[in-house]
Amino acid sequence: IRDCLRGRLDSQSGRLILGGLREYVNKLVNADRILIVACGTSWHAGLVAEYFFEEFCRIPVEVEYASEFRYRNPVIREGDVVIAISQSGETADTLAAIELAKSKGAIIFGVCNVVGSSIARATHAGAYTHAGPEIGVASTKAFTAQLTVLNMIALIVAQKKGTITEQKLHELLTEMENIPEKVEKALKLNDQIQEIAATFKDARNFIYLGRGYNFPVALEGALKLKEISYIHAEGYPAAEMKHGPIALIDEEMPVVFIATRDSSYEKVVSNIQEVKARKGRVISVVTEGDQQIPKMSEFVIEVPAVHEALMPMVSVIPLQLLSYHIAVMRGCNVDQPRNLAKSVTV
Ligand code: F1P
Repeated sequence: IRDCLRGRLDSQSGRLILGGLREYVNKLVNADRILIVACGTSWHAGLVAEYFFEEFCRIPVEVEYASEFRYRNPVIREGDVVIAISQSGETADTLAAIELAKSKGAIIFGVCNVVGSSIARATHAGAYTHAGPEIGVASTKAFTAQLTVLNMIALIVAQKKGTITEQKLHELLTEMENIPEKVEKALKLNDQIQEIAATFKDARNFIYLGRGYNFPVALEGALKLKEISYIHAEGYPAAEMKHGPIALIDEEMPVVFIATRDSSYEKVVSNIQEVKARKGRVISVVTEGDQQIPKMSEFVIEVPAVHEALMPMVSVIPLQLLSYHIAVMRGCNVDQPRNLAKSVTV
């Protein structure tokens, strides 16, 4: 990562991950706007990237479902750069969105897992995630890999634009280097999460709530549960709860809060109070050592402390495990969920 950031895109790691950017990186640096198009889990990775690019690169970002973008008449101006994200590299909606944006003169970057895939070939430049094949249909490790690559691209752009201080860059890089260890620690939560899954395996609905960088994680947690266990689940920004979903909360509703220590912590505390006042069953993902939220929760999952902008790579792990165990307990085939295809090519 450090090699890449020092502009050594020719180094071994630089070539592997970001070599494809070399000629086009300045298009991103000078972009007036970044449009991200993707579907499903990849779209959630795009939402995290929106927060990250806007915070550190100060470039406006819009994230769109490729399946909507392709069927409308989007405004694309000179100076816009499109980033298409896809695990399989074959998703028909994403491919069509790329072709549409290209026909309007946009420069397209791809973030794909599969080398030589249709999306990789259709883009002007891009970066491979090299996460290996997803064994199951539902995307999991691809999400973490997409975030890693998108963060790396954003940090390179931020450094070139001068929108990040050396100190902040150093802090984020050090955190990035520690992510694998923290993800491994999060994976060790497996047994504890299995017990939580046993309590909620017969639930008919779930709500997932998070704010800031953890909002897309709430969406992803809900999507994973829907995809592999067929339980209805909704993900919302925690502050949106009062604008509707709060009506769903009663003593039977499990509400998963992604409530790690960050700048919106106090606000999340009030959201938890609102759920508790309606007797919702609170399951919280918190930062190790947190004192306040565990006291308010029926179940607590502790993840290692991470800079808030990088937390999604860690906070998503317990949610993936929760979906996995609930699905297994319900007798669902987690690798081949009904109605889902590995790559949605129609
Ligand atoms: C997008 C996606 C996945 C989802 C499922 C269906 O695929 O929606 O996120 O888990 O497999 O396809 P991709 O464009 O990232 O390959």
